[in-house]
Amino acid sequence: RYSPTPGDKFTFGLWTVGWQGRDPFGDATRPALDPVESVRRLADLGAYGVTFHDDDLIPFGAGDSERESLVKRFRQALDATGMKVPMATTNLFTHPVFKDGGFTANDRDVRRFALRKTLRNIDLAVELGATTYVAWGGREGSESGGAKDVRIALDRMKEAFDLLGDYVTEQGYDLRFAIEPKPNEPRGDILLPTIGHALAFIERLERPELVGVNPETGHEQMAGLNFPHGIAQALWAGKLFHIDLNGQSGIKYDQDLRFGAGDLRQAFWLVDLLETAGYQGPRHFDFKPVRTDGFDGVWESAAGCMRNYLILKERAAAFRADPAVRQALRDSRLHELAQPTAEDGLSGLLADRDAYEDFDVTAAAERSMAFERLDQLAMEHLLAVR
Ligand code: GLT
Ligand code: MN
Ligand code: MN
Ligand code: MN
Repeated sequence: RYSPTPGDKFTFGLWTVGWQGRDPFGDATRPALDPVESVRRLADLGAYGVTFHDDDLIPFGAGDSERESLVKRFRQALDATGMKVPMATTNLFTHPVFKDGGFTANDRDVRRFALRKTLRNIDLAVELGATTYVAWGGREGSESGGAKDVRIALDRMKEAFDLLGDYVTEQGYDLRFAIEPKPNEPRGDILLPTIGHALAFIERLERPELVGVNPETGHEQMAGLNFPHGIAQALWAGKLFHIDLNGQSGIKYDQDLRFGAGDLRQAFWLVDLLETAGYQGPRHFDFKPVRTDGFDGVWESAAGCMRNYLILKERAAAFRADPAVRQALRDSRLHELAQPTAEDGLSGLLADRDAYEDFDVTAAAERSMAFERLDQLAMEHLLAVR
């Protein structure tokens, strides 16, 4: 019970279990982890696959022969364990050259380097079987108003995604891009700060069909937003290409807690949404095992992410199956929300006296929505007392 299998499609970034605990105030508290070891341990825990930044696998600046042998070892570990690589991404934030961004750095030569670094890793991503390429623009932004002309920077951001789209199209790659929004940290203000900003940006691209979003739980919650609502809108737009699951407690620094920690109620509604909406993509965890712990805590928290997802999946299914919940949903008139408002068209609406002239406003205002009962039932299923 609650034991993950590859069929659950749980994936982890190499940088998650591999995080050494460096933060703005303290040095690493754990030694480096060999990606091959991460692949093996995660496979043992029941994961489906791993994801990586170019620099997680091949140290920045490594020569061609080192690169080749590192990729070979990694591929052997994948083959030996059956682990998949559904997604990859580029590190455009660690090296000081990216201090003012990658695709939107003011320095043109830095932007050209960022694009070449990305194109190079796209080739490797495709070789390893990835079909999604994430772009988190952590350094795309500013700390002060004059430092970035945001409208021009968005032109450069569009130029970058248009070029990337041209590249995968010319190469005939089966690869789509997923933009990962974040409001701040490490920059004071980051471009494309929320799901909504990213969705609006995508529609301005030359090949919008190639680009979707990779929202992260904590990033939306850092902006005070409701994560399940944002995910629902991404699904509605057909743009949920990938997802980063973790935990966050309110508006503060990016906590990257294991999935289920932080806002547990939003985690419940999120799993309910993903499972009932038929989301088919990987359930990808992007979290940081707390730096107070050794490797015991690393593997404990990786297992915990998957276990918590499966527990919440069971709790959400129990909620949906409960006859009392079905009645409460009817009492709250969710079925009525599902009906078109004017299937009789504009002329029917205008001719309908019940819609206006004879509408009993007072009676309608007095009808209870009965949401408290519905929410208490959800709470009791979440707490496993029903
Ligand atoms: C980085 C960031 C994450 C992104 C990763 C993709 S790297 O750790 O904090 O949210 O998903 O670049
Ligand atoms: Mn992330
Ligand atoms: Mn985060
Ligand atoms: Mn992060």
